[in-house]
Amino acid sequence: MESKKEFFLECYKLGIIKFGRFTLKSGIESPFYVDLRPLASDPKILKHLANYLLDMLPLDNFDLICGVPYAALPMATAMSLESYIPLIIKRKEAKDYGTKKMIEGIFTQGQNCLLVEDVITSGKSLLETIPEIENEGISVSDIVVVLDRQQGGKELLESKGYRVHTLFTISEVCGMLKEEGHLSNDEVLRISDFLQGNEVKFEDKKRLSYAQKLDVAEHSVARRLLETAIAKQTNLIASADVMTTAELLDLADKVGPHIVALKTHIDIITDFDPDSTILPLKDLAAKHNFMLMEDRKFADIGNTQELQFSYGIYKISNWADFVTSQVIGGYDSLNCFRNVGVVAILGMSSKGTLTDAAYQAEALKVAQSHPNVIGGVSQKQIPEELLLFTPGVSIAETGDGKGQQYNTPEKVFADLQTDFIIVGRGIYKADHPEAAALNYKIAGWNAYTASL
Ligand code: 5BU
Repeated sequence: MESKKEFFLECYKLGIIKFGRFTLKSGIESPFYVDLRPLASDPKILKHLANYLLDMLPLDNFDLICGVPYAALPMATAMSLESYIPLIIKRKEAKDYGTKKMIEGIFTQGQNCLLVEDVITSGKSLLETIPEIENEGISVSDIVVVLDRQQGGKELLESKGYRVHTLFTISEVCGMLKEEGHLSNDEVLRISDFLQGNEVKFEDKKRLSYAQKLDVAEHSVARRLLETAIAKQTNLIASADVMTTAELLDLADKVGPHIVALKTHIDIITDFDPDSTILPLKDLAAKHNFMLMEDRKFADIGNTQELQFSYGIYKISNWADFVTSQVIGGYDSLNCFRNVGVVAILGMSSKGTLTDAAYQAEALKVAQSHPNVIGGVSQKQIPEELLLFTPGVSIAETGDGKGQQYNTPEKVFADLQTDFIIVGRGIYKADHPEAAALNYKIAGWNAYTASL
């Protein structure tokens, strides 16, 4: 067999340890995260692991082997196959029908069982598991553990009279990873600090400023948005969900000085007319230097989207600077949005939205790879190369009784590191929309500077 270090590095490649900043179940922040389940997906590694574990043990002592569910089940099975020591299975919960047994398999009272565990932290869960085996008349003298997180578990179990054999400790693992250049000195120090029970300080990664984003932005629409935000000191997009041309133009003229863009749902305007709606709207956009964002949320195949975008009565491609689109039609469905920026809908703000984590992850991949996409709508942080647009913003932070969920500007800048806040009713339904827009402009800009 290869050396223990070589073996560990093979295991590490499967992604079993991650370094960074993780919040544990207890709420404590940890500088590393361990999950050994991937080991079972590589048969060669699992077999080697079984042999490494068996090599450390006084095998004559054991009549049975049992893994703590679930991560250690395949490990215990592999050890049984390699050693011919019979396997028993401990249930996680007793069956609620039939025998109500906790242990499955063939065993007799008085037999001694080797307990296998993947990771030991405080040892408390093992201390709960052991009596469930002992209650069946089986004794437990030894526990074998793949990775000791060195947080007191081994000592706790040894103080109760159990022998604990560990293949790797977290310090040993960090040492090997440092030698191989996978961990920096700082990270190793932070981990040893954490293991000594000190609360570790994570440097809060600073968000990028608009100027820094402008340095790297390639899309002309993203650049203009950032330039406008800097010039006008605003990150506010007013959502003009009004139903007549007169209201739309009146609102645009009033809030224009305070916004970076005006967001429209052009299909709710009842008296839409290209000449009397769009031409004056474009004039106001030029007068107050704001961009036009049509929140069309395209969601069809590329060909249909192309028709919806350029034809029909709205001819969105003639006037919108950027549009929103679902990415549900796939990468190619976004090809038709040439010359405009696309804001991809990754996650929605409404209660019960179907944009779950798996959908968002896939949608994000499309957004990140498509050259027409400048950013996304999401209620979560997204990679900083995309601009983040956040609707569902209100200073009052209450719902609307129709499923909308609101956050304050402070919250979306602090928690999501958003780039642009989108405010609808908070502005157009206010008694004085201009004053309300100014309020949101100031709140949004202060929240942005505070998050830098
Ligand atoms: P409100 O009045 O501030 O709730 O309006 C929010 C606007 O943003 C409205 O036009 C919605 O259609 C739009 N919106 C949203 O609220 N939530 C989302 O997830 C998306 C768009 Br995508």
